[in-house]
Amino acid sequence: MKIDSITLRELSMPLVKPFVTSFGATTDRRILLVELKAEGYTGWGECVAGEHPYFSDETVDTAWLVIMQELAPELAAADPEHGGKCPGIFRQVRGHRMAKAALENAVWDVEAQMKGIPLTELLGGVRETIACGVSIGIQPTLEAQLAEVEKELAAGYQRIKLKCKPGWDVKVFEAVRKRWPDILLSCDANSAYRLKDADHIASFDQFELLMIEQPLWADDFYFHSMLQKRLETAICLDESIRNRRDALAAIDMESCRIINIKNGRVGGFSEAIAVHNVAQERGIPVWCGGMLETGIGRSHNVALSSLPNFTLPGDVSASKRYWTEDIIEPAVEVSAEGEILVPQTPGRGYEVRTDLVERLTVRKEEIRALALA
Ligand code: OSB
Ligand code: MG
Repeated sequence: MKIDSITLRELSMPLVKPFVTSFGATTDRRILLVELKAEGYTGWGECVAGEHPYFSDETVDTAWLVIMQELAPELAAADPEHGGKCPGIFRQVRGHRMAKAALENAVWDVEAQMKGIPLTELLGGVRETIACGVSIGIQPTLEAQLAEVEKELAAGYQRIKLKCKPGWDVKVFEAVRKRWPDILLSCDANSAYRLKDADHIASFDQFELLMIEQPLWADDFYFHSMLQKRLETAICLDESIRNRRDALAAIDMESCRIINIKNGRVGGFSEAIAVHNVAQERGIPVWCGGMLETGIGRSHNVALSSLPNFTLPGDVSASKRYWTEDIIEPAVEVSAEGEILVPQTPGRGYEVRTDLVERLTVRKEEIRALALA
């Protein structure tokens, strides 16, 4: 495809309510969007880097710099035939996977439109609906935590994930399990524990959690493997899995029995599919994680979740849980059965509300392919 322009924008968007994890609270999101024009079509990508380098070492500002100085000029000069060419185009740049994903996913978006097929089909998806769970942040009180669980179950969500940390774990699981003995329940520590906590983490077994997500260091497989031997509950890795090789290593070392795939964390759709495939070959289920995305990232997550090995409910939930007004139309909605319909129209299947995007934009920079020639 012949690329005409790549526009990078930062939007300022307040969350409906603060989202609290073991690394702190997020109240306002700085959203980084890529708008890629090629062949008369417009593709969009969302960079899921955070405001601070807490979840990963990338931030909104590092991604902006690397996209403008390195990645976008390379991409605009390469005129890729399809999204799968992007990792090769970006190969000289080490890391910065969230920055790469924002561009690569915009290319897949344009490609699906050019071919007149839904993004799900281009990615190899097979599902017409996806199963949805929710990630519930740490609440100020136990009562508030229970009220959140109650609200999300009433909305139809099929799996509840509780953010946890030392001091906010057993008492919460106990209270939730007492009221809801049979729901699919999991937890996510975002690396808040250490190996010395192994006995304490093993005590979570009594709550029959579906999984314990990323209990230990964000860059570790070895100690997770030691911990997994001491648990009945499955470990799920999120932060640790950066690519297909990591997935392979983690599976072979038995560091986890489930993998969370986030296309930003692994560098875009190509690598997300590669992680999906290697897990599928080895009988390891995957699910799609979330990064408090707007509708653009969310629509890409919906399409990704339609691949065959996404057999567990993901963290892909309704727009309204995070935004008073989402930047896509229609907003992502979840049925009373806890499902999202995978769009079957060409491209991402949701329109971008460009007027709203423009109003929320606080910073904008464009590169034109001609200027680079
Ligand atoms: O670890 O899965 C995580 C949000 C920001 C950073 C990391 C994580 C999360 C979530 C939220 O759990 C998932 C969502 O977008 O709903
Ligand atoms: Mg996680």
